[in-house]
Amino acid sequence: MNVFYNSLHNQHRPPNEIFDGNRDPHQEVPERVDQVLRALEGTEHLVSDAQPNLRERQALLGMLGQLHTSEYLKFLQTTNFGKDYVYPSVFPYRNEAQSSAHPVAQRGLFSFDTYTPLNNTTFETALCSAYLAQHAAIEALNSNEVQYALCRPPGHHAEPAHMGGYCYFNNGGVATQTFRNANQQNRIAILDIDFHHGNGAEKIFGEIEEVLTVSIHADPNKKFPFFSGQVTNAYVSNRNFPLPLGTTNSQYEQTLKLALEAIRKHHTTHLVVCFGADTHKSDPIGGFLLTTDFYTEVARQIRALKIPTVIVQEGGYNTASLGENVVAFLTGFI
Ligand code: OKP
Ligand code: ZN
Repeated sequence: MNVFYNSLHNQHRPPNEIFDGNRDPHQEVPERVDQVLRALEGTEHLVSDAQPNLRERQALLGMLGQLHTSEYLKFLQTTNFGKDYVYPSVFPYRNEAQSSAHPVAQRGLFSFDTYTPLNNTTFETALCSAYLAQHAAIEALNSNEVQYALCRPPGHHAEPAHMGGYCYFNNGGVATQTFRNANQQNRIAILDIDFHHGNGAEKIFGEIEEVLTVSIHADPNKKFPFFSGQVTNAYVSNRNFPLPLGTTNSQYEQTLKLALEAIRKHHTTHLVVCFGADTHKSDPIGGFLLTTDFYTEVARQIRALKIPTVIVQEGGYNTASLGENVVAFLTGFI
């Protein structure tokens, strides 16, 4: 399988996330990608460092404009955040229309948590991460073979006008939009199997019938992002499958079958899988009990859909097991 990564990812290294008043070490570290690359060394997968040329960069910026608001993109692209990471600290209350241009106000306006800081490298590294998803989708269209975008920073929490949950641009959305733009008849499903709810794609595509967003995730009453991910919501083209903490392989597999059933019923022509290994039993911020071998089985069941597929990397924070978990997952596709 083709694996696309971006060697500039390691410029993105926020030292901390602010949680409950504490400056905790940031979980989304460069070592994550380094460990995946190392684990891939012993495999047949074809790894390449994919950087956008000027034309591809312009195309990507245009596509991001189809997913995110121009205000949000402009904020990320043109603000001088400086070398040290800055964090939001005050969030809109009452009325976003009465907004201030003050940097402190702007940061809060475009964020929904204090885990997702900004500096002068953020726009570029997030752009390069999103490029991997676009590139992988183009390769999937050309080859009809499954492709893997080793994205970092991740993307599935990024909403049209908000960063959050370590995410800035919606990478899975970029792959989806690439499939849509290729042919208006394409019917896409996004299957989000990160531990956390895929709120970003739900918000971006929730009203668009031909794009089905499906997410299997931890009960939002117990886990981030809390304010979305319940079974019942107002979206027309969406299925959410919240699961309790302590979910095992066999319990997860039952839900996966329902999710895949929904994807079949949608008459899906192209699939985007947002894969997070934070469902693993060893994950420091997760809470499911999935095992490494089980990821191969999950992948086999997804592959049985037999549709062109892009895998986009999301979470997974046990750096010691992330590499083998990714390799186990990819193994199920070949
Ligand atoms: C991003 B992705 C731990 C709280 C931090 C944020 C989780 C972001 C997950 N101190 N929670 O979905 O893997
Ligand atoms: Zn996650």
